This record gives sequence, C-alpha cells and structure tokens, in this order.
Amino acid sequence: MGTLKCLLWDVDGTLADTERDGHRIAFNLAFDEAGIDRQWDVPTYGELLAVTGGKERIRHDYERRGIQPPAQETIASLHARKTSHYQDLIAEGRIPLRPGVRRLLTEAFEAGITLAVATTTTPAALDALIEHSLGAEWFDRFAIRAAGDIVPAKKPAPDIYLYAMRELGLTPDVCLAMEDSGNGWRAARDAGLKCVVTVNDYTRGQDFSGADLVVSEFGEPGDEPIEVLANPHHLSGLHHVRLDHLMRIMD
Ligand code: XBP
Ligand code: MG
Repeated sequence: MGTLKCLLWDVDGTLADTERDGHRIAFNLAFDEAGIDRQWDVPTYGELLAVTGGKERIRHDYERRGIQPPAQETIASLHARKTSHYQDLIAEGRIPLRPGVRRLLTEAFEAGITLAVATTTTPAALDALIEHSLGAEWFDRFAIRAAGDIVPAKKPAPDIYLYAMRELGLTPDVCLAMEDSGNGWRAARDAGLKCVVTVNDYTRGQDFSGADLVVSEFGEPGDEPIEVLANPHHLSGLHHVRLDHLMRIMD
C-alpha cells in the first residue's frame, strides 16, 4: 500500500488557466513590440501548445511555417520581454486559480504533505502567479519549485519530475502528479508517477489513457458536481476532488 507524501503540481492549466489569456497575450505583445508581424489567435495557440516551453514554441512556429527562425539569443530576448508582459498581466490579477486548487493545496499543506512544483514555465512567470494569484505566503510552502530551463528536456520528457523528486529525496511511489495536458501526463507517467488530470478547453480532447483520475476541474463543495472523465480507481463521492481521494489513488 502506498502512502501519499508529496503532491507535485504542474502550473499552467493546472493551478490556473494561464495559457489563453496570459501567456498567449504576452507572446503577442512581445511580437508587436519587436515589430514582428505575427499574432497567435486562440486556435493557433492551441496547436502551438503541442510544444512546451516559450522559447521552443517561438522557434517551432517559425519552423512549421518554413521560415528560418531568428538566432537563439534573439529568441531568448524576445522571450524575456514576453515574460515581462506576462508578469504585468498576472500582477493585474486577471488570472484566478482554478476551482478547488486553493482548497486542495490548503488541505494537503495542513495534513503535512510535501508540496512541490514541476513546471515547464519560466521561474519568473511561476513566481508572478504565486505572488498574485495564490499569495506570497505560498512561496515557502512549496518545498521545491522546479521550473523552466533547470532541466534540458521539457515535458513530455520526465526530467522535471525526476529532478524534483531527486531534490526532495522522494521516490515516485509516494508522490502524485497534478496535471492538465497530454504532455504533462506523459512526463509524469514516464517518471513513474501516478497522475490526476484536470482538463481545460485546450486539453480536453487529449489522450490521458492510463491516468489515475481525469476530471473537468477539482471543484468546490458548494458548486455543481465536477465531470468525471476517467475514474479507474472507482473513487466514490466525486462531487469535487478531496485530499482523501488523492490518498486512495495511492493505495
Ligand atoms: C507550460 C508551457 C509553458 C508556457 C509558457 O507547460 O509549456 O511553456 O506555455 O511559459 P506545462 P514560458 O503546463 O506542461 O508546464 O513562456 O515561461 O515557457
Ligand atoms: Mg500544464
């Protein structure tokens, strides 16, 4: 029987719906500012999410259109401006946490479960979201915030999860990943982790076969019941996802 010791949280799409109205807008502002004749609309950005990492996504968008990408340093400085715009958007408080996220984080924290972040996004973007959407007191509540270029291969590679567990001194049998995307789920799976998926408009149709729970959101006790898309552990009482559900997944 496994024990739940640690929740490893993805960020974009899992803690908050940051992609469409946060990252996408920030990329477009950076393109505009740099005089680049390119704007990513909502469906185009959905296609580009197949490639994780902002710098990698910019490069891929050139390559898929058959255009020679700018030099890596140019992409990096464009991406730095994008991060700055993203920080400004987040500071305006326009991206709330997804339903149930604060409740689940708080339940786990109060139960003494280690909390950690394993994300593809840039550390500065992660910190902005923690500060403005979650609250600055949460910086210290995450035992580790593994983010961005700290590993060479981004999701769907398992590296960021393996890195986080190595730093924490924990093995996959006591950790549970919280994800929203097919790329994230594959990263968790290939790191040997069990995984709960909370889908969003961009990821709902993706392949989560083998994931341990797939839901429309974590939900809240006073709200409408969540939609359960896959429940291989036959958890009952899934009006909303609670900490005891996550513990039962580890049994
Ligand atoms: C998130 C990403 C990130 C963000 C953009 O994936 O792929 O690249 O879209 O952030 P995940 P940066 O949720 O699987 O971690 O521009 O800071 O990379
Ligand atoms: Mg994600």
